[in-house]
Amino acid sequence: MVPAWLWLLCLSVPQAFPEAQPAELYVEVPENYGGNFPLYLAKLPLPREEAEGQVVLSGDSGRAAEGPFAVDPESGFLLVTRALDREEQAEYQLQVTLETKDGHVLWGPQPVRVHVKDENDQVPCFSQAIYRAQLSQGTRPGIPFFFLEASDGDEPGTANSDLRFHILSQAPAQPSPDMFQLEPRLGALALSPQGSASLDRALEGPYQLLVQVKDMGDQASGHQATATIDVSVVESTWVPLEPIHLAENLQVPYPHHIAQVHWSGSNVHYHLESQPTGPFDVDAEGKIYVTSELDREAQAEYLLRVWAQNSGGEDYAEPLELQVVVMDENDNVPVCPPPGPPVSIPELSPLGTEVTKLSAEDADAPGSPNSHIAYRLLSPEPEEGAAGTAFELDPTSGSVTLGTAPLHAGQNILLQVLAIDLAGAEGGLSSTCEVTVTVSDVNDHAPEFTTSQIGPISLPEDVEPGTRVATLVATDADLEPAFRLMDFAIEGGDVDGIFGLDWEPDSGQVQLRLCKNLSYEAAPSHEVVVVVRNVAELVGQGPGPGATATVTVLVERVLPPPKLDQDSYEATVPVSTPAGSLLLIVQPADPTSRPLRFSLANDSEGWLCIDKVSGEVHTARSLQGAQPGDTYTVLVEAQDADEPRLSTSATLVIHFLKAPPPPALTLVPVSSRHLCTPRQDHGVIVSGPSEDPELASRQGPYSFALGPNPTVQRDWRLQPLNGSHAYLTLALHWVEPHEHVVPVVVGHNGRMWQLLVRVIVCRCNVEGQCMRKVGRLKGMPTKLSAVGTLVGTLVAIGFLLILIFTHLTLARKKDLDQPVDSVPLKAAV
Ligand SMILES: *[C@@H]1O[C@H](CO)[C@@H](O)[C@H](O)[C@H]1NC(C)=O
Ligand SMILES: *[C@@H]1O[C@H](CO)[C@@H](O)[C@H](O)[C@H]1NC(C)=O
Ligand SMILES: CC(=O)N[C@H]1CO[C@H](CO)[C@@H](O)[C@@H]1O
Repeated sequence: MVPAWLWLLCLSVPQAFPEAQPAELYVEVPENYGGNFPLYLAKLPLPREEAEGQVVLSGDSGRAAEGPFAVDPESGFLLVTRALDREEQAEYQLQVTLETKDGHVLWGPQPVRVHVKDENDQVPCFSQAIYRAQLSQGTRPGIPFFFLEASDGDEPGTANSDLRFHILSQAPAQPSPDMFQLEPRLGALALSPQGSASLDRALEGPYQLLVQVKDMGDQASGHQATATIDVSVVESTWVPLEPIHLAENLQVPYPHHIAQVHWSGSNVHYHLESQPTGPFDVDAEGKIYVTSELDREAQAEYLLRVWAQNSGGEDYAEPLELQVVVMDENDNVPVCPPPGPPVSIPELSPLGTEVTKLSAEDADAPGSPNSHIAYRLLSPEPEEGAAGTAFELDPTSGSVTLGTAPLHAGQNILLQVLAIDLAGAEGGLSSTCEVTVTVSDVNDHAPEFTTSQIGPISLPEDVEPGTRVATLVATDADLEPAFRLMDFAIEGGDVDGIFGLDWEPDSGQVQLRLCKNLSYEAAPSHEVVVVVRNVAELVGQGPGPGATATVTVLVERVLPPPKLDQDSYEATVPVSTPAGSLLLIVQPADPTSRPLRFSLANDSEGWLCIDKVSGEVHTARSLQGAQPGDTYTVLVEAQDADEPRLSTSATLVIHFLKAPPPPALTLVPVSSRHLCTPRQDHGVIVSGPSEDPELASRQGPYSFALGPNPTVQRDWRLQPLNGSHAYLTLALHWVEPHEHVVPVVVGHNGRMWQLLVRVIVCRCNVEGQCMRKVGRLKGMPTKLSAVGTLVGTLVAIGFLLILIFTHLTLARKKDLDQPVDSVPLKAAV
């Protein structure tokens, strides 16, 4: 930027120097000129052709007062009329113009500067005739403690005003004549090294110094002046200071005066520095102030250094040191440690286990009560009625340990601990520190079954392997999933490996399954003991009784239903079939199967009967009412003898036929037997098997029944002896002695025939035997004539036959003890 003065200069130049104006004329005039006057100074460059004009001299800016100057109109010289004093006016600014009488400017203005050249006509002068200075002991040599002042009226910057100071004399000149030194140009008075050394030894003085000031610089000539300096030497008050103790946070008006330093010499300025930088200051009188509150926690100590300096900033002596100690106030709250992650403590940890150790920080002075922290547990508070506390806190160390009250897995506990300084005393500052404690799970719970007894469960013998028998549920009170994993095993009751277990690893359910076929015969029941254990190792007590469960399984017997050898049975019988005739035998299909019990379900006519063990079906009575060609159906039921619920049935269809013609009695066996009457223990054996090879070859039992004749039925009794023989005895006590022909109906495999058994009844002798052979047969008993036509006919035929057989017997003279013959009947079933 162009400075403002330069602008002014540029603008003023054209005005000061109008066009075609000559340059300024510079003229020097010696000061105090001692020659004749007027003194011609310089010839003005006036134009010759304008001679009729009048030269006008004026002062600055056209002022008329030209002072001691004039222009000689003849010669055109500028002249001065008297001696000039530079100290009065050092320069004159003049203007010269050539004007007509009426004031018209013909030439000019010509500026002329007249400089008065200095002459050393001024004497230097001290500001005072007598100076007084105070010098402190301990001032270092060469450090000015006093400055002389002198002035010279001559032109500054020239030798005429170039002043030099000198000590002319020192009184007393003891202990050294050169106690002081004076810097010639500046007039700075200082102790000389000798002076300093002497003053350190003893307090001297006062001294009077005569000093001179002279111009013309270092030249020998020049004007001079003198003055006196009275220097009094005083004892040093620059003494070390005691440390200062200052309370922090001090509530006083600031700046607050805390100490005082004093440099006893004159011309002193104090300078203070603080290490580290602090709010301290020193004033011109050496009073040290603290300018604001201090904070011990920011800075506990300061080292202040105060210098005593002269006006040139030079140190008179070594600085004084002042230690400022900031005294602590309990202004800091204990600070809790930063919240960390929750502290994890395994459950069942023993009493005294350290949970955490709180260490709150207090910024107040270490080692003082202000930073002495005591701890107090605020929460959790001991529960009402609890045996002990869950946590215990050491008030001094801040260590939190486990107490007697048990912790439970999964608990999240917020510990609140009060940290108080002043060792917990009244008035201490406090903070509440918080620590979260999580109780981690420990595998201290064994899994247990929800039910220890399951069943009894009935399973049929034939359930397929793989069938689920039961589902057992176990629970584990632990929280950690890994501690809830269970392992199941069959511990007992399954030596044959019939059962197996299936489970999902992370479910508490186990399926008891069948692995093999059940067998009622092998084991009608099972008591399977299942045990559950943790996969992870168990801590603490072992598993309790709930770790086992017993599953009772009852095996249901499965029996095949009975099966008969035929799906349905049929028999064809003549309507004349007598009671007791064997019709057929109902039999199991497998002869080795378990025994059956037979019955007839709906024999509404009561014609039939069945042997419940053997299955033989007989006519129960005569088939009265049955019409030939009819059929009669009954249901035969067969039950398992041991398991009555197992049964089967089959129909039995009876086809009725016309009554067959009476059996041919001609086929009477030839043999006859003897029995005596009254009745003895004897009887006659009747043999079923016939001599007819067709009949004899048949298998199975024979059935025997007396013929339908009522007299026969009254007089005789026929008892089965074994499968093929029967025993015929007298039914009445007395039977008329003669030869009886007893019709016996033999049934075999659905076929029937009739035997005529001849029995000769005689009187018993004393030995119970026949008295003698029966003689002649007598006539037919008259009683028989009363019987029905059919019976009568049969008896008549029988009588004829008896006669024939008797005749034959007698003719052959055969032995009476011969076995009875059997004659098959043509009326086969
Ligand atoms: C189990 O029983 C089934 C039918 O009841 C049978 O087929 C199978 O062979 C039996 N298995 C064994 C191993 O006995
Ligand atoms: C007995 O029961 C069978 C089968 O139900 C039937 O066919 C028959 O007619 C019944 N017999 C009588 C005499 O009711
Ligand atoms: C099969 C059987 O034991 N038959 C006998 C039945 O009784 C008669 C008479 O005692 C014997 O002769 C049979 O042998």
